[in-house]
Amino acid sequence: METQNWLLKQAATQPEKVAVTDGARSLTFRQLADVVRRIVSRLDQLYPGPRVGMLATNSLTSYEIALAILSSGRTIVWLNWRLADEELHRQIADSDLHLCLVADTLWRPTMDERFTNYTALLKLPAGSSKLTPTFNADQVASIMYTSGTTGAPKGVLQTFGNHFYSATSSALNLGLNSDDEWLCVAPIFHISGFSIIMRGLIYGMTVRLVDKFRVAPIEEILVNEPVTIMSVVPFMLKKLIAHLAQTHRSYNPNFRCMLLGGGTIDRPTLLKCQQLQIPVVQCYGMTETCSQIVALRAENALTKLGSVGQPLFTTQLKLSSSGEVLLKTPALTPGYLNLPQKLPAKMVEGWYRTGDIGHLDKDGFLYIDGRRDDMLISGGENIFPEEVEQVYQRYPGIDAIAVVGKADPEWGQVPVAFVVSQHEVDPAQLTRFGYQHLAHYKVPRKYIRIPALPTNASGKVQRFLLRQQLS
Ligand code: S0N
Ligand code: MG
Ligand code: MG
Repeated sequence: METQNWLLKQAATQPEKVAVTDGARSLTFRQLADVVRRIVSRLDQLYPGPRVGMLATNSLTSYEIALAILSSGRTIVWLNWRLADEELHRQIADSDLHLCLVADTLWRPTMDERFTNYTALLKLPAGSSKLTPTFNADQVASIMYTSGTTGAPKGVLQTFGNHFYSATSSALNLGLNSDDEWLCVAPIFHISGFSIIMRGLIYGMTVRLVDKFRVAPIEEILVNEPVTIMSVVPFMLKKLIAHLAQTHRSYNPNFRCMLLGGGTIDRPTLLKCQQLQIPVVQCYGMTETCSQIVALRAENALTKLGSVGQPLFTTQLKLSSSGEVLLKTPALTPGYLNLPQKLPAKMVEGWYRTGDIGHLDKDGFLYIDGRRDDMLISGGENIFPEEVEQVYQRYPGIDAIAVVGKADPEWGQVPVAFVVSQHEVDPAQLTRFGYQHLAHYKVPRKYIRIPALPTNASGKVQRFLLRQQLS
């Protein structure tokens, strides 16, 4: 499949439609195409290579630069700015980045010559470059890293074809209105956020960017602006409804969908949303599937409370004998960067093994019950205990460590560490050490010293026994 460059297509067919706004500044598709042509000419002066990294917040400038990278035929490597330097450097090395564009607010003078901040890019003299006329289905548009049990970075390749199938499948489920406007506060370095940008280009829809998750200003937007859809993780939804319950306001009458993904949600929260008349659409997806591949229709929200829904139009789904969710979808990544064996190892007879354990009810609605591995999710961020443990094994005086997820009313789950050491452990020191080497959300909230880790006959740590100690 080859299509016209989506930005050029929208600029040609609905030039005066607002493509993006941050509330203060808006750009039509025609204006956006012009801005992007200028940014591409600057990018070309800085670096001729095929891949550019972004360390970005959800600002309008980030949006413009991201589109310039895509429209110059390059691939965006999205970097999570919450990562510690050494985590970032592993990803940058893995993707062989020579240029990484950094939001000014995230820029630090200690960054090496591979990093360029937006101001430095945008002060280069601008010409007007020709944009790549087409996007090909097989071409890699974006790369997003996920951690894993080993802590080695795994760059998930996302093609234009993946994004296209993802966006069209979402529209076939949620419907598409000409006045749709999608609020994007989910980080654009995650597929939850970047998929909104791609839907905007494919649908010709206005994207309402929000740079930082702050409850009161977002409520203000949902009440006063013509936003119709917002993507949230459970953390965000809970904060939003707690605030709304206090202010007794209503979101604007056209608001039609709170798309909820990135972790499990509790029943009381969903019931509260019903009382407040917030139309929640639960969904299920991952970086590897370019966002949601299963979703609940709003009309089933009441009868199927707790379900993540039915497979979207282009998703095929079944469960393995052990209850693992298996998928086929054209939105599935073609693989991991530099790891040609990794995706094949996750496939069984053409089906992708998600690692999630679930069940289907008699009507074919999917419920997620847990994980095959020990991954936990904190505020929408995946955490692999083994990765955290590996870092702490380097800490002098720690003989053994096991990290497990503890239920948390705010974050969903938080990591907690069980530590074996001959000496007293100082939680403040351990936290400081963690902050140096890991994204802060991965750092254990608590350290519990125990004489030995419980293991089974083959020496594997029995994490369920540790989890039991926490409840
Ligand atoms: C929840 C968020 C917004 C919280 O961040 P906030 O409030 O901005 O924090 P800060 O002010 O920066 O920091 C305050 C302290 O909190 C710590 N902290 C920040 N985040 C976390 C966290 N996640 N867990 C634990 N602690 C956290 C900070 O470290 C700081 O403490 P100190 O000072 O000690 O450092 C933020 O975490 C956030 O944006 N989360 C969302 C991430 C996300 O979008 N995840 C989804 C990933 N999944 C997918 O993309 C696939 C599913 C999908 O596509 C999807 C998902 C949702 C909706 C729709 C879809 C779809 O399919 O379209
Ligand atoms: Mg905050
Ligand atoms: Mg740090």
